[in-house]
Amino acid sequence: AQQQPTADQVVQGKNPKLVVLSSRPVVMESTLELLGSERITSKANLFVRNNIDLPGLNTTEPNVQPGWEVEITGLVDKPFKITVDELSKLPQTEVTTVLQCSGNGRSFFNPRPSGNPWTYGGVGQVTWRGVLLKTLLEAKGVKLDPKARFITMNASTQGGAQPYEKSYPISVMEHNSAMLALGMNGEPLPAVHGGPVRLVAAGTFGTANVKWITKVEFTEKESSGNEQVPRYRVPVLPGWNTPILPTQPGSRYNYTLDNSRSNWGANINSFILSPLPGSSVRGRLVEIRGVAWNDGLAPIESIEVSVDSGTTWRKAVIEGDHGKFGWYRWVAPRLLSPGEYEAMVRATDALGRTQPLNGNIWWNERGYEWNGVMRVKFTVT
Ligand code: MSS
Repeated sequence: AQQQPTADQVVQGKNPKLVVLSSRPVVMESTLELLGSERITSKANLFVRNNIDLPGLNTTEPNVQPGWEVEITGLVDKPFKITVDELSKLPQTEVTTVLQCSGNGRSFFNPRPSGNPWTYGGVGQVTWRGVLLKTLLEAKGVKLDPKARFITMNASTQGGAQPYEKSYPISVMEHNSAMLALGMNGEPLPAVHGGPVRLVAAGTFGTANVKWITKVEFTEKESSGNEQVPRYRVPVLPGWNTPILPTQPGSRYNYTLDNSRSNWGANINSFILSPLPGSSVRGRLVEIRGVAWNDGLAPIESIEVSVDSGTTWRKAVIEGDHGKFGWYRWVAPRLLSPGEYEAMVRATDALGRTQPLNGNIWWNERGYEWNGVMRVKFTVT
């Protein structure tokens, strides 16, 4: 069998414990253990998802290019270009967000959709620093045409890379602190995570957080490029308020811009980070710990934990949050005698949004947006 190279061999500076799902383009996931070991996910432990690699950027070192230009164009009164150096002199904002691939959890769908077999590690919590798009337009005295409904972004094609184009609704400027990020966790943005500059929209799935951004275009329509449709979408019924239209597991779906939606806001989710699956822990006091997050539009109000496979549930204690777009850390202390247990966790927010016990209810052909309740078997000795 062919041996996958380790994460540090694929991307300089990554923790070798990350799991390489593909080395070209680079796709690697973190682990529950690593996610539980730090409050803010370090650049060494953060997952990577490239659709298109840019040559020479497979490193966590910064990509120092003060002259790199981002073009702001489309439905604006005065299109302009701005360099990374100029951006760094404008007022900076910091926001802590959960960055998660919309394919995270894909391998739990049954039958398993094609695509990278993510388990739980396509997620992390990081602090970004950059210039809000709103601030940038204000600073430049640029006005939006009222016809503008989407932000359509393009990544660099340097070294002959294929284009990567994604759209967001323009509301991300108001609700998701959309920014051109130049920094991550107090350092310049690592090259592999989009340095020198990427788009970050708090509370959204990773897909449209375009790395190595060169163009932000205000448009009337959503991009019709391949990365927008059919990729990165889930079925919906137009005009009907189901978050995802359940489809027959295993069936095909003919994705159009109308009968599906892009992976916009992150759906509510929660993970158990301790005990780890299959581990043995000392009783009787066992602290079950983990994280929960959503799109940041409403606070998470309740995190319930079961240790008997869902027969009974009790509220966990929310220990702290990292702002509305970060994750909530929670702990559920339990007195457990020696034996076998199965822990489960389910978060609910103030809008009543919660997680399905059976995540497969939202089976979709491309395996996006899994948020089924997590189950962890462990032994108490
Ligand atoms: N950008 C670019 N330029 N390219 C690519 O490929 N991808 C996506 C984002 N951005 C891309 C971009 C995805 S899809 C994701 S997740 C993200 O990114 C990730 O990030 P990191 O930093 O971690 O790598 Mo799924 O939904």
